[in-house]
Amino acid sequence: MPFEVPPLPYPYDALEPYIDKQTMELHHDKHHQAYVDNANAGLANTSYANASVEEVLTNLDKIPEEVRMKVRNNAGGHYNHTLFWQMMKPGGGGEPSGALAEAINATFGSFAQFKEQFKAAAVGHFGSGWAWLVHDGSGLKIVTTPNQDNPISQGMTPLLGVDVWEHAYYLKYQNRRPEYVDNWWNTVNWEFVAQRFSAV
Ligand code: MN3
Repeated sequence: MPFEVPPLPYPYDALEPYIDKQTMELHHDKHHQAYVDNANAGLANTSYANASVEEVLTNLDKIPEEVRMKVRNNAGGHYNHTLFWQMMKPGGGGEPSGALAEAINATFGSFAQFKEQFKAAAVGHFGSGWAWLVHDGSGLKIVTTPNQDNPISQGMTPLLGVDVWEHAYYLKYQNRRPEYVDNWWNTVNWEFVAQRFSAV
């Protein structure tokens, strides 16, 4: 089964005023669709044509070399955005609770310190890419990935991620990536992040 763009789990304007409707329309309908189309084209005549996106991204070394970079970038883009839409929700933000909150406090000192370190990673990442809260098998960690790489390809489980490609914020925030990240916190779906954490 070729990949498909999943429907956005809320209306395009639901993350206003933090993320604007036009950005969401372009980001979901155009950018995500292009990753899906290109991933499908790259995988079409390989033994991974019917594999899950997770299977593809954890076996990139087995993808034929002539399409490997195309698949890495575009299957990565599909997976990253599929997660990203779910990592946000209208009326999101606030703080995590339960085991996730305890793990964040134990690892980073406090939720405020976690946010500060995560923002520094997101703002400091040069060029296009993502900042992530991951579980690396032993505990929580903040990492960044270039382009559309996903931490799953390095054996880590992505729990929360923010897209810092300019297409994610430029219409509303122009070059002000720090302001975008500050506002993006108000969209985070902590229940979804906690679910992923509990499944590690
Ligand atoms: Mn994007």
